[in-house]
Amino acid sequence: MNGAESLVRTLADSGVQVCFSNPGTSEMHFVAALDKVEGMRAVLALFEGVVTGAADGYGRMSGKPAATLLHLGPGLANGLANLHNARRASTPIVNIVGDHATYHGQYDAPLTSDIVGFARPVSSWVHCSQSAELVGADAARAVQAARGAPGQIATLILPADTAWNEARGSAAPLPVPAPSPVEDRAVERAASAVRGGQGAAILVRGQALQARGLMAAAKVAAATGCRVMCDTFAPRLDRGAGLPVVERIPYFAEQIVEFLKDVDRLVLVGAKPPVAFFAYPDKPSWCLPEGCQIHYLAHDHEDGVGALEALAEAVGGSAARPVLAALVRPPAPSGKFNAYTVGQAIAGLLPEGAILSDDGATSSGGVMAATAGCPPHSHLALTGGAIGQGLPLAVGAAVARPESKVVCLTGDGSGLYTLQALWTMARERLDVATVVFANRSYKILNVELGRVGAEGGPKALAMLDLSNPDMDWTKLAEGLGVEASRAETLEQFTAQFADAMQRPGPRLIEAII
Ligand SMILES: Cc1ncc(C[n+]2csc(CCOP(=O)(O)OP(=O)(O)O)c2C)c(N)n1
Repeated sequence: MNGAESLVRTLADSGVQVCFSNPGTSEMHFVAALDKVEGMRAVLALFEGVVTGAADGYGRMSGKPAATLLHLGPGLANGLANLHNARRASTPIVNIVGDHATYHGQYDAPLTSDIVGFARPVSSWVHCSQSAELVGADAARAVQAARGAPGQIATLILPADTAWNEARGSAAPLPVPAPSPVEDRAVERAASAVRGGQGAAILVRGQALQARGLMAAAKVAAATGCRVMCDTFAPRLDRGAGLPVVERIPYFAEQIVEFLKDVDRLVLVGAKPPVAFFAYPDKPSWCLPEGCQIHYLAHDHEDGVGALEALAEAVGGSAARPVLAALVRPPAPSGKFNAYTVGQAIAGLLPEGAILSDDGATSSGGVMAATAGCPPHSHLALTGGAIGQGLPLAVGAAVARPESKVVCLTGDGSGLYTLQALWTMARERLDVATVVFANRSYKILNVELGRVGAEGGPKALAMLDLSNPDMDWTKLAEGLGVEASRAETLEQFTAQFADAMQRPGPRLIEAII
């Protein structure tokens, strides 16, 4: 067994079952090992931003790390934006980067670069294997690091000779540390903050935004009258009929300030205090009202679900009946064809268990509003603001959850960063329906231009315009192997989306809004 086989064997034994990869010469032994070791699904992506975004989507939906396989510093660098998003999502990922053989580095061959330097800002753990004999143990440690709460990016750099030299065998999986339980004191402090309801809010993030945590938070709300909120860009929010309703913090600073104006006690569960996404002249960055008390019930490495259940008990809410969202689908929309009516059409048809991968910028608000009462589903948001996440995330979510319909919402600008994801959807026959909101514009930036106080002349406005030429997403998708259609009216969109919901497999609808 060589080092690469020892690595793949150890990963598979440690529960890493999928590798999203874009390999090069230095990773050929890893690629060869995929045929020698059973238990690792290998998924090829044609750009590293798709590799890393897919690993993020997989981790968010499965709770387990996928591996990546990237080609030296440049391959890693191409994947950095979506690793940044994944770090912001606290997604577990074993990020494997091939390198030159240990003795080759001294010659400064063309692909030589500071891989550790590229990896450090997005990784919680970085290690470069020193010999084939150590690769297995290094891989086991990488998985352990990735699975450390709340979920980390562990980058393992694999020099080519550590892959091809003889190894001693694979390494046994290491124990996965559970999230730390919160102290009673933290629960008591949070309990006294939420008692009395009025003015109190709980801001929840992480695993606690899935059914069990949401139920506990809703019981606290039912017992005390406090509000329950989540960030605008929560990594994963399970929502819909039968689940507790969570108030989503709005996007713009002044909206957040208005939204939080009555909050004087904020309890944080795996979340940070809400701040504005950007600074604007004359607008606040810090959005909590002056004097608002902040109580950390659970930090992100702690057990937020357990903490909320303890809080529910402390406030006498264990037996309380939480308020749950009713099953309400909007009526079939009519009138103008825009992001809101498209959202209503989607909400009329979204199946139970669906996953919304949302990179829809100005267009996804309508979908979010309309789908609140749909059958239960998961929403995956753009956690780090680096657009080009939605399509890759959909790939990973579909690999993690083959039984679910994934609906990818993307702007025509955002989608173009990583449209190679469509080819992977076609090759892997993933059940993803992509809706491209084709407004032929970086619309959000047209809004931001005025908000930051800049004046746009024709050159500036041309930088925010995606027409001239108009892109054709149906041709792009078909060229990458994905069935596609264009909708220019609400009736066309509804019929095409209904068809996409009925038939499995990748599909793209270009909505000309
Ligand atoms: C990696 C990265 N590059 C650039 C930006 C800046 N940016 C933010 S939104 C946006 C345009 C989004 O356009 P589109 O997806 O078409 O959505 P729309 O604004 O039209 O709703 C850009 C370029 C970013 N956030 N991330």
